[in-house]
Amino acid sequence: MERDHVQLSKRMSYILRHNPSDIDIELDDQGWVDFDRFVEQLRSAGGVNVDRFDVLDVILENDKQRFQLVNNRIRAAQGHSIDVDLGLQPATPPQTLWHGTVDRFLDSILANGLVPSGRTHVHLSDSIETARTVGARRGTPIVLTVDAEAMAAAGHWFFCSANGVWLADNVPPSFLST
Ligand code: HQG
Repeated sequence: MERDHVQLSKRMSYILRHNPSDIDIELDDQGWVDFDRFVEQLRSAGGVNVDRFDVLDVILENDKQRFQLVNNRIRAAQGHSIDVDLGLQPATPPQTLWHGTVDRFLDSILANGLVPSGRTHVHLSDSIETARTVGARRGTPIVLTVDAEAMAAAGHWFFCSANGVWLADNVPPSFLST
């Protein structure tokens, strides 16, 4: 993605996951907003020089497919802190999932489990490489292994977002290993 589009993607993520009022829009209960209104408000309230083709490029070329465009409405596929119902069905996870973090969180995570600090869910990855990239956003990455199979067997629910991120309400310490 072009550098300008990376910036635009970050701004779109912020608005659609955390703060739609920043450009004076409202999301519906499932997190959607009309695409044309989104672009218009992004242009006027956001003070950025973008048109609908820039926004479309971000949606289509996004490395993580962070956005969905359906019936001329846009939403973030996951990562919300605001309360939206993505309508995801519980799904059977792979045997193992991974979570990327950093050393300074480790003691707390091993004591309390993974908890969603700010977001609606804990985010888990289906590959070590992806988890490493997630952790590397904050420093030298540490990748934790999640025994997803045992967790599911114990009655915990998993959801898989439209862009392949695995979501859980939390992960108790007993299902985590370093
Ligand atoms: C940590 C990006 C202390 C957790 C990424 C993480 C991902 C605890 C941080 C997506 C804890 C939360 C989400 C505990 C968890 N004590 N720390 N008990 N439990 N933590 O950003 O998973 O590029 O909300 O390890 O690629 O880092 O934005 O979650 O470090 O998919 O699309 O608390 O965000 O996607 O941080 O990242 P976050 P995350 P995008």
